Amino acid sequence: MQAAAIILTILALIIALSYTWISEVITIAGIFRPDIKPYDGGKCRVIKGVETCEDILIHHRTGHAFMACGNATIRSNVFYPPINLLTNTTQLIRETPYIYDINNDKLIPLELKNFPPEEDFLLCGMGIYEDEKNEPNKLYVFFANHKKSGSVIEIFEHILNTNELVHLSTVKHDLIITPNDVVPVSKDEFYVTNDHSTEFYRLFDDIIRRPWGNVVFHSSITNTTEIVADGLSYPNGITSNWDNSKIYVGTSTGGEVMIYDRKSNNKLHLSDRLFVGLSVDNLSVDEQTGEIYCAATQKPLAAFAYMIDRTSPPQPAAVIKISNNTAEDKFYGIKYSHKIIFEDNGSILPSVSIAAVDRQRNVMLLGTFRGSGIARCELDL
Ligand SMILES: *[C@@H]1O[C@H](CO)[C@@H](O)[C@H](O)[C@H]1NC(C)=O
Ligand SMILES: CC(=O)N[C@H]1CO[C@H](CO)[C@@H](O)[C@@H]1O
Repeated sequence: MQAAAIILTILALIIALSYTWISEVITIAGIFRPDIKPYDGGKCRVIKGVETCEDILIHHRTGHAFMACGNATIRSNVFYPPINLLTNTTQLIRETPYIYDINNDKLIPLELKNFPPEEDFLLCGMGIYEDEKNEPNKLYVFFANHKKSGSVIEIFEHILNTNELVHLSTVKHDLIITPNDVVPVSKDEFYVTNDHSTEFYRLFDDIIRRPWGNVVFHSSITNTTEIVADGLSYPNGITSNWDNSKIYVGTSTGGEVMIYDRKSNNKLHLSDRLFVGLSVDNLSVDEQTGEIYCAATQKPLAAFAYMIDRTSPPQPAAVIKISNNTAEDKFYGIKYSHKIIFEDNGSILPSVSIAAVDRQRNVMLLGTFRGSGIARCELDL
């Protein structure tokens, strides 16, 4: 075992030794970044009653935020593939997604209907599809489900203003290995990020920052599943713009946001990559302005520490806003600009993993992958 570890380390060093790689690592890892202060702007409050809501998607018409929440104890002690916690537990794991009703400041647990009682339901990323014209009362809700028997994508139907999720189907495929986040583009088609190539080399992948993650497209109409973007360093959040013509992917160890154009055959064409210099987590798009909000971590080494020691201190957070560049350098082809709009050392929420915004209601919701509660902030912080 020790010999293997030594060989892996040497290999990692050999692969690692290139100048840009090292300077990027130093930037993303935040080694020289000063300590982050606690946020004290007074425009955030914590809403208790939920745990580990890693992903949040706001349905703007109703003001309902759909949240993939879970159980902090299970995720830190029992079983959770996204942080490499793989055990032989036989415990049935059932987590509960929630709606946070922004207008009424209320949490509503969602009940699963028609879902096999013997199956695990362990959440990570989620996505929502809506066909408002033809099915005005219905949403399709997609979840990455990390079952003990292997990870899958679950598709549910939700009738607006009910508290139910009715299970429609499970998509299991050899190419869907370590699904992190999912973005549906119709009720039968989605893109999913595989954050790593296999479960077992996860930590190794992260440390040497190898680009072994990918994006997979699945269609239940044509029954195809294929890799449409490859060579990504820990692709994490994935989302799309309003008409699903663009797909955005954040990379945690790459420190980048990749911007793809979606082709008519569903393949992705990389049109831009924006190095934001922070470890990017989940993404969300402001539906009115098209701006992209990224939850990012200032000290990703703290995330690695957490993979090894679940009692390590929380990661300080940042929210980055990416806008169309309006400054002078846009004439040199720099299409996007980015800035940090929120920073906190973990005093509000530990380890923020998602920032979802609702401009109509001037609200930004923050979720965390460890710890309890969500934060509700004013958007004009
Ligand atoms: C954030 O910083 C404040 C003030 O420096 C400190 O009291 C607090 O413990 C820090 N919180 C975390 C989670 O590190
Ligand atoms: C939806 C999504 O991308 N979830 C990720 C959010 O960030 C946490 C922390 O890095 C990941 O573990 C989740 O998988």
